[in-house]
Amino acid sequence: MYGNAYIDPDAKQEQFEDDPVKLAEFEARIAAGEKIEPKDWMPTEYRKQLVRMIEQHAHSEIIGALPEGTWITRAPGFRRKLALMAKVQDEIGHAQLLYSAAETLGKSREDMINDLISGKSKYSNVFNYPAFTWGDTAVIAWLIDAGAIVNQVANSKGSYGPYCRALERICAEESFHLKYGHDNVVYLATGTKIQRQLVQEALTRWWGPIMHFFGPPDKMSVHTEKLMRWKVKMATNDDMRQQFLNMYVPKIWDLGLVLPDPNLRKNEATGLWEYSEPDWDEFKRVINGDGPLNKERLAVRKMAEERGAWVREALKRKDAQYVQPLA
Ligand code: FAQ
Repeated sequence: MYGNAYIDPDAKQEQFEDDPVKLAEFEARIAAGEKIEPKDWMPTEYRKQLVRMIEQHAHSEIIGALPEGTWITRAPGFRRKLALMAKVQDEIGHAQLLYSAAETLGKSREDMINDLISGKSKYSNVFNYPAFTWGDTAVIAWLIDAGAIVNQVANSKGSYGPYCRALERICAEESFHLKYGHDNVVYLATGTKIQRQLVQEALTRWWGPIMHFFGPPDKMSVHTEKLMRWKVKMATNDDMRQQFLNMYVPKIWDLGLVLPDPNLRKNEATGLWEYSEPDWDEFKRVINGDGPLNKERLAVRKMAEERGAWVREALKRKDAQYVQPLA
């Protein structure tokens, strides 16, 4: 066991599920901009959606540490190694914060980890791709973190207190990651011909997954409408993608880097970016378990889980001595 005992959210809330008065009160609180806290009444569907989303987010942080984590031993130089180690530690810390926020809704950490390892729960598409070179880690730290910030700054203004508070703290740390990633990309893009090529190739590899990162186009999105009504999600997938393009494409072009989409341009009349649709079939395959590294990523998590079992066992022992007196 990891922490809170599992409470079946359906069993606990069912009696109120169709209570129109409670629902109206709840929706009025949301409309007034109030935060919903764990002990407050909430519709079963709100609870379920939050668990789904926060849990997926927590899994993304923990799996997201893997592509960059494999580069700690190979980082070029001591300064980069220290920064990368700190970043990877931060991502794991984010997972801890998010698992705790999801636990307040009644699902135990053990169940969440089991659902991750069994492939039942999703996590972000991007972390199923390999980081072949140091250039890949630079692109991840700059642009994936940038995408995560666009999403999380918006959602930190949402309605569920524990998730919003976790997101505020996470965003503060992610903004350091973004600076580290930007510095890394600038260094490579203004370096030797080989360094420039390294980061350009990485950018070309990651562009499709980054476009996928914000989720399917609004017309294909399943959950957006409901989540926005309840202020769990504060912007649509397409709005977040547009915001990201608007903030980062000019910066990428300023560095003389090329994006692998000949149709990418800002339509000055509408203020919106036009682009070629990324391959949404590939996105579906990746998020449903059939991406380049899905099996490897889950195998590593499973191994970590099995190897850490003795620590959890030891912590459960009532007679455990946590503090060794100094001799
Ligand atoms: N990857 O109806 P929608 C990070 C699924 S943290 C995988 O539009 P929704 C930090 C979706 O779950 C990154 N699956 O869904 C870091 C649903 O499937 P389901 C994670 C995706 O919820 C940086 C189906 O498609 N951030 O990067 C993705 O309204 C660097 C239909 O989609 C969060 O999780 C995807 N990209 O909108 C760490 C933020 N997109 O569950 C290390 C919180 C969609 O019905 C290094 N989450 N799907 O089976 C959200 O804001 C939302 O859940 C969205 C998706 C926007 C991701």
